Amino acid sequence: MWMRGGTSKGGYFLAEDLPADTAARDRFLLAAMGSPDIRQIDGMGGADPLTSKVAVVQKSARNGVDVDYLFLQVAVDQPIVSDSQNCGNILAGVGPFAIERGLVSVTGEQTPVVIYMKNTGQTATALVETPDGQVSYEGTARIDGVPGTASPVEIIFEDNAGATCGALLPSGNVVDIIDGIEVTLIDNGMPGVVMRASDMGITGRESRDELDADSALKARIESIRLQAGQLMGLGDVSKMPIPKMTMVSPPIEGGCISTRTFIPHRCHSSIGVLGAVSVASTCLLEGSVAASMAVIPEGPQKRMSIEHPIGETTIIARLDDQGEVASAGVVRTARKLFDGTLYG
Ligand code: NQM
Repeated sequence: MWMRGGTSKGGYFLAEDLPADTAARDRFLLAAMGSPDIRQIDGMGGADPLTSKVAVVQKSARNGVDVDYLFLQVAVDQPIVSDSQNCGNILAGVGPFAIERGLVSVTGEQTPVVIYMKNTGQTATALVETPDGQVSYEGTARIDGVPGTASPVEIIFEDNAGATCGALLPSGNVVDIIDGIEVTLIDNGMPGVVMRASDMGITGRESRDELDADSALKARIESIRLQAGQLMGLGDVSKMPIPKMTMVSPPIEGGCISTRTFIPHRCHSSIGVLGAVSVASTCLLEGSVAASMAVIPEGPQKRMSIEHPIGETTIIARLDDQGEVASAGVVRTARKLFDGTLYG
């Protein structure tokens, strides 16, 4: 099934429909997407990392969990299929897909789907609108980066800290210095390197296209990323889509912070869901590179608007007694686009 999940798009597969052998699976997915090729002309991919994504879903054997979800990033211009990152946007389609395929039964007007995210070993709960006993895609929720409105899929993440790197602050420091730039290395569901836009010589108001055309900036970002990968315990990240690289500046539209994110070699048209959770967590960390410029709402439940090139993503962060993010909620939408046979 082809679906839009949040601001991403990709193929959703039942695990049993894909080759069990990883190399054979990856060969199939590369051919299905049309990679490697910057236009992905011979496949379904949309010539953008955000539209070259795969969800592999199966009924879960875990207690209290409905389905297991493995996210795979199919590179556009390289023959690489990576399971090293999770994706909170594609996650938005997993609940509807699981119900459509009969892996989860509808329980009422709204059906909670508990999803084990195999990439990070964490669970998330997605609330899917199911009036009349089936998934409803039409509704009034709007997210920046997607035209029109659709049914909301609310997703709640718990205990994301150190999902990939083992610790919220994988280097053990709130601030590290790489190539003379102060950075905060963080993992609250998505490993990220947060830097001040001004330190990187940009205003933080540039468009995605402007930043994508700045090869000198990209080279500096990549140098920092490769060193950050080592400090975060990820090893050689030259062929990995993590860590994500976010440059922050004071909010422009009345939000919490403004961001420009590389994922990692192209600028994101907006920001990833878990990427936004990690940035929101950085804003809440005393002494981080984002803390002094972030505008933080009062109270233990904080609606944090993370501004990005085409709008904002609101993360609802609930803090525990230590002031750390205990859970994070986000509203996404999803849409079924096509259901059929795909030729690899
Ligand atoms: O951070 C893009 C996206 C993502 C990932 C990326 C995502 C997340 O927008 O949870 O959603 O960072 O590669 O789909």
